[in-house]
Amino acid sequence: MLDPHAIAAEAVAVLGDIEDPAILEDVKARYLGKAGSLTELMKQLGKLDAAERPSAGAKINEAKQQVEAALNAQRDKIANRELEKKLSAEALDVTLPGRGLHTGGLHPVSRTLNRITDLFHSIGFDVADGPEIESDHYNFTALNIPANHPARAMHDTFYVGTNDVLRTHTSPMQVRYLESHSLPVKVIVPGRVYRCDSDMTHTPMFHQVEGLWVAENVTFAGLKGVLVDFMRQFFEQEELRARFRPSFFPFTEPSAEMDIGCVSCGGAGCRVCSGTGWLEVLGCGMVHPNVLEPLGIDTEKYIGFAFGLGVERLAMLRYGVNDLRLFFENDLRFLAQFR
Ligand code: 2U9
Repeated sequence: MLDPHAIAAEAVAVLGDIEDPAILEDVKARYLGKAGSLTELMKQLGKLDAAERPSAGAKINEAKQQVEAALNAQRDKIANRELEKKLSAEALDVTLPGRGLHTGGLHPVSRTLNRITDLFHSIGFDVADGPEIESDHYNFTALNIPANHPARAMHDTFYVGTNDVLRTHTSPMQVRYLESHSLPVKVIVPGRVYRCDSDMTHTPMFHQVEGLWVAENVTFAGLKGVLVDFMRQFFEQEELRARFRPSFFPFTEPSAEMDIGCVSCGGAGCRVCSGTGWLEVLGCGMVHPNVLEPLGIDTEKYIGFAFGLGVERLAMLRYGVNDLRLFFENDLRFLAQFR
């Protein structure tokens, strides 16, 4: 009879090289199956002497256990190798950069509006807002704009019915503020305003910030100080130059327009300042007594200054935008630059 241990040793050697589970099962059948070589040895036990049978049987069983152990070990090995392969094929590289979240951002006009508001708030100005549909009275009459003034003409103003308008400036809210607060008042009013105007440099809706300070000791020098300081902070230029030119507004007397040294060329002259070295940035003045007196304010005791500026204009200058219409087209290629 063949030596069962020699058969087992051969089987263990063969099994150790197998990678394919199907071949593994074939090899198992070759040794342990119905016609397998160790099974055949079992069948031949009957031909042996009764005295030899127990020890021969025990040897065959040992050999079968060795083959089974080798079989199980190889099965585990193949399964582990498959698992390794699968894990490395499906592996996540957590060190790769992410795809990025597309977060939104504030519109450049909103950013500019917030910046202006924060700067005035930081020096004690209250911030107020009010209706965009205003009565003729608050938008014009209360601001010393007489019935025949050109600002009332249909081509400048959007009328809502016969008596109301889309406010053409945020000044009417300042009149309301004076009516509802006791003096002194120190307030800015940011917001949308509307004018029936549309070309390269005008849009029918734009944003303004207007300011008003009414107290006992307000001066034109104080007005200049607040505005020069504001512009220097806004454009982050400590040495920014400024000048005030006489002007006219129905609601202020005297009135002035403020220019600053061109923030694009520093004053040398460029396209932004049309070669002048100066940029007109706002209008201002001392509040006209005709505005204060109808509100019951004693103009012998109280005096006020006011100013108004266009937010889109300051946004264009701060961000170097050369076309006003870009703010209103909502092209993401433009807007995404302000995130
Ligand atoms: C009250 C009294 C006075 C507000 C003022 C200006 C000068 C001014 C323009 C700047 C550019 C409008 O956006 S713009 O076109 N504004 O020049 N506004 S003084 O004066 C007031 C406001 C309210 C009760």
